[in-house]
Amino acid sequence: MALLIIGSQRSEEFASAAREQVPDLDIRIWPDTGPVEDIRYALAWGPPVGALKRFPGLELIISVGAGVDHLMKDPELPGVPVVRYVDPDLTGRMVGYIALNVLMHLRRMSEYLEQQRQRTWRYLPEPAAHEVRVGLMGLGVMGKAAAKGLEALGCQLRGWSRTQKTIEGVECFAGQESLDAFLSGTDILVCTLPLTPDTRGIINRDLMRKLSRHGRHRRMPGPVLINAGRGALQIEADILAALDAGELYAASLDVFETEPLPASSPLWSHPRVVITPHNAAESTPEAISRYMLRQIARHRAGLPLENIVDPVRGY
Ligand code: NDP
Ligand code: OXD
Repeated sequence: MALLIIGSQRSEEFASAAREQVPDLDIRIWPDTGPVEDIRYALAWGPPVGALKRFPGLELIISVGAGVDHLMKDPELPGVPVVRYVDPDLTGRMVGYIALNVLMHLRRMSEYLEQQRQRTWRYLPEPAAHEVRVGLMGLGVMGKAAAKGLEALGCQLRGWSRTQKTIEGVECFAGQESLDAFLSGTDILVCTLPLTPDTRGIINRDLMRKLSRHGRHRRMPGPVLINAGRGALQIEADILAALDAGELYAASLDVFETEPLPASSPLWSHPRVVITPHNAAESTPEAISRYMLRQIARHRAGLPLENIVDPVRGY
């Protein structure tokens, strides 16, 4: 059996991390596949559309990321199980990103950094964490872990998902019909939704206008958006318009409609936009290859795979 590593710019790193764990593993790196019928497993990140259907013996696809939109967009994706990457290494990094950015805006750090540049010593009103209502869009692996981290900070928590959840300390909303109620009590919106046909473009002007306008009573200067899900969930022109209209106070964006974010994007220079290069959670080759080898071993032993993607739901 051979393992194909395909699509990722980090293919060589994944291969050497996997070889350290299983020295005699037959690893091929796209496009040097060797005989296509040898390939049983694929570790993939954004493979070229149609590429995976060339391997008639493929048994399992493992996504390098937690998100699988990079695979689901392939109309000819082979009908073998797809396992996505779920690991404490990745989840812990996401929790750190979300806590950092919630605190960043709650403590008005972008304004303080600007004041520092101007050598200005001035207090700004800041809410206490317990006064702020954080709304988690997506209550999956990432959303639930973020809830735990934010609970420790003392924030009020609410969450929205496709199916109803019961999570201690989190007011849970589900489905399209409860989206407005969820948004109307949210001061800081944190998005960890997957990109699917249902969620594409969900972060638009209409949605941002529905965020709570009552944050001012809690010393919030206005609603905040944090998007660590996928860039195509957001309409960037709408985010800029909402910021300029005062409908949003600030935004932290880790993902973008086009990545890398083009140098011409006005988001780069907006004083209250915090930009990171899609690294809210970026796992190590060692952690990813450990996970991948575990899934392959489970598959070979006939054990159930973990974190299987539902191709109908698309995540
Ligand atoms: P999960 O599949 O565990 O969770 C997804 C959540 O989104 C679930 O709660 C699900 O609802 C909800 N959801 C999906 N579709 C809808 C919908 N139409 N309406 C309402 N809720 C919906 O995924 P993870 O938490 O592991 O990861 C989430 C995403 O985070 C990934 O898909 C990826 O895009 C992104 N990500 C980004 C990273 C970065 O570095 N920026 C790193 C890692 C992940 P339900 O529970 O009912 O199924
Ligand atoms: C992921 C990502 O989906 O890094 O894991 O974006």
